Amino acid sequence: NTSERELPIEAWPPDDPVETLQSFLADRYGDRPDTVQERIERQLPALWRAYTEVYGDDRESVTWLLGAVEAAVEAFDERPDRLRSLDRSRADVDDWFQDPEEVGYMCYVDLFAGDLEGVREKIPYLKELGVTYLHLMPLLEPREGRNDGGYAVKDYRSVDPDLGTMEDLRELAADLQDEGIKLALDFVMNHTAREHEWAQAAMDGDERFEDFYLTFEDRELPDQYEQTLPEVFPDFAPGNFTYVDDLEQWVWTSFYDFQWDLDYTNPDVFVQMFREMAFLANVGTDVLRLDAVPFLWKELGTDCRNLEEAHWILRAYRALMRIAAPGVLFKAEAIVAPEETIKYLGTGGYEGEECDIAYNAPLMAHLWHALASENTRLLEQALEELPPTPEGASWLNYVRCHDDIGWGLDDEDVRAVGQDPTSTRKFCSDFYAGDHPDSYAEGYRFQEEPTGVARTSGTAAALTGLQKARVEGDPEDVDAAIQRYLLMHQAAFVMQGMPLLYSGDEVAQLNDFSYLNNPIKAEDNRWVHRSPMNWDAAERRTLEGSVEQRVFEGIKRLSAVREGRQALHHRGEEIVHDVPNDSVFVVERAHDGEHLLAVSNFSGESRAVAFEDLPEPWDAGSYHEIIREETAVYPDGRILLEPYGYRWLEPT
Ligand code: OTU
Repeated sequence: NTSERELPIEAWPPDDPVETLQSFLADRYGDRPDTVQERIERQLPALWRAYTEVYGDDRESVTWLLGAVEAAVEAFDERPDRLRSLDRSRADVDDWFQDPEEVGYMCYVDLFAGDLEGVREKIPYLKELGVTYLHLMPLLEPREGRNDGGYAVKDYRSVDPDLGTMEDLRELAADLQDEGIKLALDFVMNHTAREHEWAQAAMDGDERFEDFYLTFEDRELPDQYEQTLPEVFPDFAPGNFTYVDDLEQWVWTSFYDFQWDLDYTNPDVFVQMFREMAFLANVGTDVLRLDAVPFLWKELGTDCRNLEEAHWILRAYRALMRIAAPGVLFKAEAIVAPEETIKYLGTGGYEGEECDIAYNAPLMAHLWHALASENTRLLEQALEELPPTPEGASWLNYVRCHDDIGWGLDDEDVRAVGQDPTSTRKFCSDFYAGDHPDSYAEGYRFQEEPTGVARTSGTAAALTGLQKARVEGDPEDVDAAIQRYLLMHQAAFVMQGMPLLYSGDEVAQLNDFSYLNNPIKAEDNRWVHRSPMNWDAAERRTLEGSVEQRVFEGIKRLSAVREGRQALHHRGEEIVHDVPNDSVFVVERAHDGEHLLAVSNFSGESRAVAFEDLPEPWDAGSYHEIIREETAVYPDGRILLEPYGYRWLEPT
């Protein structure tokens, strides 16, 4: 417990605090035979800057900072040899996640394979699909009963006993590494479960731990905060505060009432959470998925999201992690407005100092909008407005994930294409809930607002109409729906970033209603698209002509064509070409002298793209169509696209 310690430097503040700390740390760690001192020296300026922006530079704060460095050194010391050599090998090429061959897959351990041992047995299946990156959804010990799909962690240092043990997880991480698959694990950093020992200690009257959470004696401050605070789950967790009898206080709970937000104004929390994070890093995860990062900092009169301090905290952690485990990457889970999302990748002079990867929720939401409206203008507008990704950072592009789809469109973008923001969002909400006359979708409304705007739940198959077409059985509808389904996936595979598949989507799993019979899940319809993997259906991926086979092969083909295709390297360019037709989306990727043109049709009718509307060198010549592996010639100067059709062209 650092709080009782004294700063071991007498005269504070000195003239040059970073210099003073550097020489203090050099005395302390300089004699070590390893590289830790070098790393500290390199990281200290960034760490100092970020940390003191949040916590200040008085004696007490700096004592905590030294505690954090100590924690990083301890984590370094505890880091297994295998991981240390991984760190070394990544030191020179730490941009593996930007390579075109990287393909991600995310799944729940229990739903996908029963337990950790089961996941190991499925490695060949993942490899068959070309997967090189595996995000295992929350698997640490959760609270009992309702636990928000594991996002209410009781103990950051043990695995959910239903899934296995910490040792199983270590072994799985090593096996995955041997197979060339990187592992990503969640680090739920905004809140703990109320059953976590810190929260329990707080309820037992331990003041140190009471200070770990944001507690209030009465409603005065909570009421003031609520004036400007949005709600995440208004339907089943209204408000942002929960009265806790055992504390006789209100506790800040942004999400469910059993998820207590941590108080990051307290440096003790900052240091302790670093210890938990580093522990997970040392288990062998390659990527830490930092959950709900926009919520880390709160300030009266704001929406308490995306505040500058949240960014500084992430930067401080980044520097500390580079001391302890430099091979480990940070992935930001920030599902917020497009211009806020990109900031988590380190912008505005902090390139390379924040997160390495972030969910590309803006792309995802706009793709779904384009599909429903059969119009790609808003998608193009949003892409044009989004600043380029900072060097060294990358998007994670996806069609579906475990969460609802929030219609996170930028109001100005929507107005720029002549539409009204609320009606556009309402259109998406209605369309995907099947409440629109032209809709083929069978999704559900999640957390509807009074305006009728709602977020959307449902599997990709349900939302693209593949579910409906299958059940109704008209082969033509099935064909169209498969096209639509693959159209969405090819977009995630061609855009700048790493594609991420949501488990079950590779065989077009349908909505699943078994959650309704489970009292701890029933109220939360996100479970409709979190179903147990249907391995019988997956078996049909080899059955010629089955829906599973067509979808699986379609997706597998996308990952196969990415391999070694330099034009798709993240560092390459992404240029959206403006063409007259509103249903067509044309994107050029280029890198290292290689070019690729992806042309896609978001409409249910045939469309054409004329070469005269495209810049050099795209003219009516002959191309290599790489998805179908055929030579494509366009004698009449137009690329004809069938409904929902797409072509990836390379100059021959
Ligand atoms: C995340 O999502 C997880 O992905 C969810 O599954 C969890 O329920 C939640 O955190 C709490 O741990 O609001 O609707 O900007 O959008 O953190 C999902 C970030 C969510 C939030 C995001 C959150």
